[in-house]
Amino acid sequence: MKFITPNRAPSAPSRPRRPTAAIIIEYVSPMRLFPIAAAVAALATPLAAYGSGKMEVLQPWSRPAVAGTNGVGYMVLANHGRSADVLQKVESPLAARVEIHSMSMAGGVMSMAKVNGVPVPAGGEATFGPGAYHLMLIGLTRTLKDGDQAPATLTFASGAKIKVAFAVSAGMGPPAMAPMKR
Ligand SMILES: [Cu+2]
Repeated sequence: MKFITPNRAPSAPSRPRRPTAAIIIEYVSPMRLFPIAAAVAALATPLAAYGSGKMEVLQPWSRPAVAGTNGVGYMVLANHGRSADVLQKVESPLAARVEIHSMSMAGGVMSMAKVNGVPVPAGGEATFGPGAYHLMLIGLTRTLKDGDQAPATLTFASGAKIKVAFAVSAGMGPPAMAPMKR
């Protein structure tokens, strides 16, 4: 895995609160070295939101990655409930295991670390994205191509389980950036 120069954060009309000044680190997948033949990617993937009662998972997306390497998972967790919750576990049938990572910059060096959970405050959000919290799909059992869907199950401290599908996008953000109903 290799990280390259910071890019501008993707504009997100539906999410004006996202800090656009944040440094975005682009994950470079070996897939990019090959032409992506599957033009099925041209089929637009609708924006996705998944929920289970009070917790909502917005725009889960991933990047192309080759089988045997690690994939990523990005999303926003929105807690509409009155009590805080914590994302504690993620599983995917497409990965040997899924880890929750944080990323930080120290002395000009980006580093990531496994965390045991990500808190989502009552009425608040937790953002997973390039340069921030992210999921690592360790040991992909198959190649993820632009346009694919990578299923996963999120488990929270409250016991809530939410099934999501990460939309694989070769772009700098979720597959579509149209305004979304909240
Ligand atoms: Cu990581």
